[in-house]
Amino acid sequence: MSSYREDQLQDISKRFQIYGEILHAEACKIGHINETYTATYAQGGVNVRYIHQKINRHVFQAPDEVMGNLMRVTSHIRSRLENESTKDITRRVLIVVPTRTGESFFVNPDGDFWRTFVFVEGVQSFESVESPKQAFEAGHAFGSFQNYLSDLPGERLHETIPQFHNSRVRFNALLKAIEQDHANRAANAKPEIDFCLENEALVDVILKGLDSGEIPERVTHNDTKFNNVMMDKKSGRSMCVVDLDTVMPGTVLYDFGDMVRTTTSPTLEDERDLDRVVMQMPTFQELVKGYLSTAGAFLTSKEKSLLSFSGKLIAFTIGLRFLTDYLSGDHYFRVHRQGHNLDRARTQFKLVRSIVEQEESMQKFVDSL
Ligand code: GN1
Ligand code: MG
Repeated sequence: MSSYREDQLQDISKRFQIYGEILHAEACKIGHINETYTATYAQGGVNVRYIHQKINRHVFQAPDEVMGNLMRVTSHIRSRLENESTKDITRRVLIVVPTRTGESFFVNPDGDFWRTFVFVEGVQSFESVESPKQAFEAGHAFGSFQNYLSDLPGERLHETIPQFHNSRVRFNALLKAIEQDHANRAANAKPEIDFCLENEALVDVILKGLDSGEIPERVTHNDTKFNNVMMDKKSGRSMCVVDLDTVMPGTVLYDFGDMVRTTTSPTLEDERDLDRVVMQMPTFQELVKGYLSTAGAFLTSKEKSLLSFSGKLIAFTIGLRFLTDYLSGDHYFRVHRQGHNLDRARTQFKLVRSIVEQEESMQKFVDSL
C-alpha cells in the first residue's frame, strides 16, 4: 500500500537529525488521512526506530500551522512531565525530531510536508476495544492529555481544520451532497439520508452552548479514536496519545464523544453486521471512570451533564461525514472496498440508535460519580 519506494524513504529520512546507518524503511500504517512509515537505524551499537509521516495536504491546508501547534503542545506536555519527574518521558509524549536545518518539518520538491518522531517502543494500539479495562485506559489517557494542556500558555492555537467538529456545517455539507448527487448514489442511501434528516435537531445543541459561553472552549485533541491510544504491551496501561494534527481549540465534549463512539461497541468502525454494533454499558462505565479520573479535576457541571449526549452527537456527526463522502464519490476518507463509506455511515447510525436506547441510564451513571 506504500506509495514510496524504500530508496525514496531513505532520502527523506536523511533530511532529519538522525545519525547512523539507515538499515531499512517501510510503510507502517496507512490510516484514513496521513501516511506513516518507519525507519530503522543502527545507532550507538543498537537499532533505533523512527516514524516518518507525510501530512495530507488536501486535508491540512496549512501544514506549517499544524506543526506550529504540535511543537507547542508536545513541548508543553514534556515540560509538565519533567516537572513531575515522570519516568520514561519519551514514551509518554511524542518527541519531534528536527530536520538537519533545525525545522520541525521538511518539504520535498513535490511540496509534500514530512515530519519525524521518535518511535515509541513496547506499545500497541487496538482497532476495537477488547475489554472494559481498555476503555478505562483510553478515558484516562485523553483526560490527562487535556489536563496537561489546560494551562498551555500563549496565543490561541491555530484551527488546523476550520469548523472541524461543527455539526451544523457538517449537516449542511450533507444536504449539498444530497442535492448534487455527484456520484449518483443518493438512491442507494435513502434510509441513511432519511435518518440524518430526522435527527437534524441534534446538531445545534453543543454549538448553542459554545455560543452562549455555557460550554467553555478548551485545547482539545479532536481525534480521540481508540486506536490513537498507545498501550504498554506488558502492563496494558496507556502510555500516550498520538495523531496530534487536530489538537486545537474545541470542547471536551467532542473528545469524549469520539471516545464513546470508538470504544463502547466491540466492533470495528466499518462493521457490516449491524446487530453486533451496540453501546455496551460496562465499557461506557469504565470509559467514564477513566476519563473523570484525570479530567474530573477541571470539568464544569455543564460539561459533565452532556457527556452521554456527546457520544450520540459525535457518532451522528462522523456518520454524516462518511455519508457525505460516499455521496460525493469518496474523496476524503481512504476507502478499501466499494460502498466502504456507506458501511461506515451505517455503523455510526446504528450506534446512535443504541445510545438513544440507553442514554438515560448512561447519564444517570455519569451523574452518580
Ligand atoms: C479520520 O486520521 P484518522 O484516521 O484517525 C478523521 C477523523 C474521523 C476518523 C474516522 C483529520 O481520522 O475526524 O473521526 O477518520 N480525521 C480527519 O475514522 O478528518
Ligand atoms: Mg487523525
